[in-house]
Amino acid sequence: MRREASVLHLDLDAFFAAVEQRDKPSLRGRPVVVGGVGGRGVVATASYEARVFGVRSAMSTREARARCPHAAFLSGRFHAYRTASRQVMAVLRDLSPLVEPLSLDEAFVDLAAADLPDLGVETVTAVARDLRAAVQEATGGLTATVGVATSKFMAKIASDLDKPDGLTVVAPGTEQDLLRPMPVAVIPGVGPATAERLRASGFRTVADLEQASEAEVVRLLGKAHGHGLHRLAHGLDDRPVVAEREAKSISVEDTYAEDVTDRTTMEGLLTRQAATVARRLAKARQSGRTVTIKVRLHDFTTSSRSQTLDAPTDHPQVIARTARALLGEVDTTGGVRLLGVGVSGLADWIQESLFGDEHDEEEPLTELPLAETSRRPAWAPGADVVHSEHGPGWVWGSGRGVVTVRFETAETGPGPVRSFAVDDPALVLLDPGRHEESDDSPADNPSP
Ligand code: TTP
Ligand code: MG
Ligand code: MG
Repeated sequence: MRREASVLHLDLDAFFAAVEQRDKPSLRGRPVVVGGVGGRGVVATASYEARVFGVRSAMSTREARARCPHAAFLSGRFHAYRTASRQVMAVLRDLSPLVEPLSLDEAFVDLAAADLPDLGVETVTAVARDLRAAVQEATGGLTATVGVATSKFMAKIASDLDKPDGLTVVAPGTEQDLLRPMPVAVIPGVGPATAERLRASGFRTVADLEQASEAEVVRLLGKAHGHGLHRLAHGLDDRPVVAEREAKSISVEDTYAEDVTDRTTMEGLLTRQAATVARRLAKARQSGRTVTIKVRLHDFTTSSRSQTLDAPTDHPQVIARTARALLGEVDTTGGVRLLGVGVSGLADWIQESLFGDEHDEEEPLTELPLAETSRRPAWAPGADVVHSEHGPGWVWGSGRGVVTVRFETAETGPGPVRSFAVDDPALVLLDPGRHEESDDSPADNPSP
């Protein structure tokens, strides 16, 4: 805990949905749900207008449709979210060299490393206000909620207090007043199972925990977890803001004696490589956000494809599934002589955990509903299109050989809707994938 409120936490509001509303003027002020639109789809996020109806992240899309049938259900445009995320992180780095991104829409900023005249409450409040405006400006209208406090723990709690589009500065010395009445679940590492165990022993609020002795909490939850939790209940948190370290990668590749031509075999090989990468990640106690495959064809042309997930993973199935989906982007009809799988954008995920090995509830792995995309329909609702005559628009819906498009962009007002035959050559689907060419090869040695 610092003497001054110099840790800032920023989180964008209804991030994916807000990007969609920005780019689709007819959806502004309306319920929007982004996620898997198929039968077993899951909600990634919902606009605040949809949350009024009880739609939440991780809810099945079926349930969301039942609760809010008039919402726009979109399958998501990862490239747009990634671009917006980069813009936001750039704004944060303008303010301070010490920025620690936690996910696409969230980061800590160390204001002590910024060039500020002082770190008094008035100054940091003004800085945070300007920062929110700068984020809005840089992203074309996305709003963020910000918390500023004397520690990461408190800053993160503070950034959740005034959502959406808000700001909370916790004055030094007032932390416990704020924390005490809150449920124990606000403490990082306290998931539903731990919360239930605590509740069963009579600990409902942070105040309840604060009054307990450390020994008591340790007896209940084990040494590492109990100790960390007891400290946090007293607002004690000295974790530094750590700038993102240089991207490293863990990868494997194999060259085959004979060209592999069978697609199922290729997928099997990638799956095996993914398992090896996952094992190495686990051993290094790391996880990464970007999965890359490398493919060398029979004629020695080499290409890489990569996808960045919303959260770091070291999960063999997630890596394998992503790798197999990426293979779908490469024309392998002539056969391949080399395949490789890598994971980069590594984070010491362990480090975020305060509780060492006894940490029993992992951060939920944000398995992007978007990643269901191998089954994603070509005319995914929400996808960008351009028509040679009507210009840019987005897929409003499709079926029975017809695709309906709304012609509008972030810069226009709400636009008109028109329908076309799915094979109309004048209508082109833009950026159909969530993946894009990667800049760097997954392999340790550069490709020719
Ligand atoms: P969050 O910051 O948790 O949520 P949010 O920005 O949509 O809404 P809030 O205003 O409450 O911050 O997550 C950021 C994005 O990550 C979210 O827009 C979509 C994605 N996401 C998933 O894909 N699956 C999930 O389960 C969650 C929680 C988020
Ligand atoms: Mg958010
Ligand atoms: Mg977030």
